[in-house]
Amino acid sequence: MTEDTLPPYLGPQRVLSGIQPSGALHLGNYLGALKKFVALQDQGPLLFVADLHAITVWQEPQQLAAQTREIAAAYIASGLDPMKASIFPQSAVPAHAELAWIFNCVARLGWLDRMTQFKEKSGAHKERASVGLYTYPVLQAADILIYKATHVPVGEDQKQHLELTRDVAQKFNHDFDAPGFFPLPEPLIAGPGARVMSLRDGRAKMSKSDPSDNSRLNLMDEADAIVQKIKKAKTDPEPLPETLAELKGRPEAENLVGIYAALADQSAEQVLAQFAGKGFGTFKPALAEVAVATLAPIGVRMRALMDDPVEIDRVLKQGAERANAIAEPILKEVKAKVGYWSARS
Ligand code: AQP
Repeated sequence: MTEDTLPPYLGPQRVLSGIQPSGALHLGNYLGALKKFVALQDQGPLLFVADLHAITVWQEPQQLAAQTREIAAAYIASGLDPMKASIFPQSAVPAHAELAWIFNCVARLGWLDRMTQFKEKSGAHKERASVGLYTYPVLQAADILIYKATHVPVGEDQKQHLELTRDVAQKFNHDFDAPGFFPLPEPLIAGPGARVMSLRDGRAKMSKSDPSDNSRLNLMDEADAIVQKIKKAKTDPEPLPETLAELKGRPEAENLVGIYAALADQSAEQVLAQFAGKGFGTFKPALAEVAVATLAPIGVRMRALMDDPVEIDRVLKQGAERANAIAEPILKEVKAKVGYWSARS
């Protein structure tokens, strides 16, 4: 299954995903998420800006609204049409948080204890992490299930959270005697851009929070910066091999080949067929060319969009209206199943 050929499914399909307004977007966010959203836009995806998730780590209140507009600009600059995709801030749809509370009472501590992202993000001092960071995957389950979404395009790092969403859906359906009420959503992860690694360390994920800006290509980087970062990217002295198997144990080389493949819409095998026997002195300029060709126009469009915050706000408001219209009746049904007095008809 690839992201643009959805599997046969008997119920109504609904595609949903989100990105946190927690810093500058990078190539990993583009290849792992944004590019997939564009491929799926004829499905009318619900795409939120995850501002509730963002505050699980400190965000400057004066900057959060601007960061939210920046993610909306990235959605549109990547090729999403707001007439097809509903783009909205998560906090503008209160049902996400309300369902998350109910799911906090469905999910089990043991499930959350297994989440590797919490362990990575909380670091050595987990007792100082916010409670929100710990229950983040429960909110993510609510984000998806409040729309009964069936397909969730995400990067590889979100796989475990999607499994937890399926567990929450299954337990809710069982506990409240509601078979099939929530669908078990499918992650759409396949493809060479599913796990883009740091340009400085082929074993670490490319990430917004990496202190080294040279570790990532930002969507807003100018062409010169993209070329320089690729030139400085860590590599090894060997030429590129003929087969994928020979790339094993060479994480930086494997990453750069994967990035080229994802940007050029080729398989890694096709990239190796073209560059086998060539060194990085030849490969890096070719990679820089495809990276600039994709990213530089997105950066230009983002800057232009961010000069028009009124238009971005219009898109976000319209998206929130559509999202609320879907979420509110589902939340009402959930409350009735739980037995709340407030849901009596
Ligand atoms: N390196 C990556 N490769 C492929 N996909 C990636 N994604 C993130 N990094 C990579 C995908 O981008 C989407 C949005 O991610 P997010 O902003 O909601 O959260 P994140 O995964 O925490 O992103 P970062 O950049 O790694 O942020 P920090 O540094 O704050 O942790 C998701 O679909 C994600 O899979």
